[in-house]
Amino acid sequence: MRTQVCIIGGGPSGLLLSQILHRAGIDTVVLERKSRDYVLGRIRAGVLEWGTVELLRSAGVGARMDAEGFAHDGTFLALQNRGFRIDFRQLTGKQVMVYGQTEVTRDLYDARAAAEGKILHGVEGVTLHDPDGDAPFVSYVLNGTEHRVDCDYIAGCDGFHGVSRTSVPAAVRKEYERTYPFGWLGILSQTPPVSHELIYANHARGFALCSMRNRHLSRYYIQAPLDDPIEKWTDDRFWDELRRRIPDDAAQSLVTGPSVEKSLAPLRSFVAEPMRWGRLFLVGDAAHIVPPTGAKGLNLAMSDVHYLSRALIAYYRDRDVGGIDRYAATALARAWKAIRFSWWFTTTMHRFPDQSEFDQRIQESELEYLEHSAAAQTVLAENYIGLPY
Ligand code: RFL
Ligand code: PHB
Repeated sequence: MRTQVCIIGGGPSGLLLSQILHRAGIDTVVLERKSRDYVLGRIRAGVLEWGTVELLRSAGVGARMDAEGFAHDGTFLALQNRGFRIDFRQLTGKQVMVYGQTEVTRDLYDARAAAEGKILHGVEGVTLHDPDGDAPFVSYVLNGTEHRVDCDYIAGCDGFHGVSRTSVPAAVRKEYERTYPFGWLGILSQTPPVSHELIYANHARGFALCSMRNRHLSRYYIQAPLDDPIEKWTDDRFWDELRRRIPDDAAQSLVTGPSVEKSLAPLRSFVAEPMRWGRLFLVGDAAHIVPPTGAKGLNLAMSDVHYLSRALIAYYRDRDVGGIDRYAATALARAWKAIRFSWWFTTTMHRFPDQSEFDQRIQESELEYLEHSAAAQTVLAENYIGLPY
């Protein structure tokens, strides 16, 4: 098989890239290891930056998001059960959209299916060949038979555990990493959200986040030790712990119910450089990971897709390689700013096992400063709603 751009990974970044390139007349093949149902079963991001919203609209996949998503003007932060609000709209003129990654992915699958896009599920043993040569190809096994796709370019959209990043030789690759000594225990429940906007809570017992998917579906997280067995976290224990950590008025009005999903995710900051190796581009989680505190992971994946799709379209339309040559530097410059913001917000909001009383007072002053300084709030707001592309 031959295509122009072979895309490894059918998560949000791979699907959006194939959708945008298709609309520009560029042929792609998407190779995805898992089934479509498995990909749609992963509960992940919930908050879209406005740049992501506009990108999805311009790719022709914004209709259901506009009908069913919720535009939020601000968010609440809390310190020891007392909350205050950051008004994004007043501070920056922009909002964010609450619309789950599952829904974004479903819309992209539907759009690709309507256009008869080539997405192969259940591929195994994906291997990249000669990504830095003139004639790269990708081999894979499907239903026990080996196949190959010859292509002009390879887009590595295969997430943190994919094969694309490690196809960049170790001698060329530089990785930067910080891990955090705790995880996020998340549950999804068919209950009305406790607040009309998100609540990020700093508490002596650990961080908590109240989020949502729609009027009847809530998403809550609490900071928890990574080695805690998940069976220990019965629904009742989760709700009790959440109630203790959030503002009093929210705790009193919290509606609880059985969880429909429960998982414990590790937190990590990670960047791999370069994001381009010859004819291979790394996109999204394949190149960088952020802790979820700033709601940046999916949004960063989307901005990478924006830069890469623009570069490939200029190449196929005018043989202009400028965007391709600038892709790594442009995407990394934006990614590092989101890495910084996510690290700062994580550090400010969580309880660290080795936190001294001094560290504790610094955290409290940071939040008190945020509560009363329009300048500090603007810094948070402009990062949260998303830096410009
Ligand atoms: P994905 O979504 O991991 O997709 C990669 C795809 O590649 C496939 N794959 C392979 N296919 C073929 N061959 C191989 N060898 C392969 N290896 C892997 C995988 O099966 C998969 O389908 O990466 P992508 O597209 O770059 O998208 C990134 C986002 O998924 C991620 O950044 C976000 O989910 C992060 N994230 C959040 N981001 C936000 O912007 N806002 C949020 O509110 C937010 N909340 C979150 C999050 C991530 C979380 N977890 C569990 C990691 C909350 C959580 C709890
Ligand atoms: C979510 O709704 O899953 C969510 C929202 C905000 C975050 C992280 C996750 O910062």
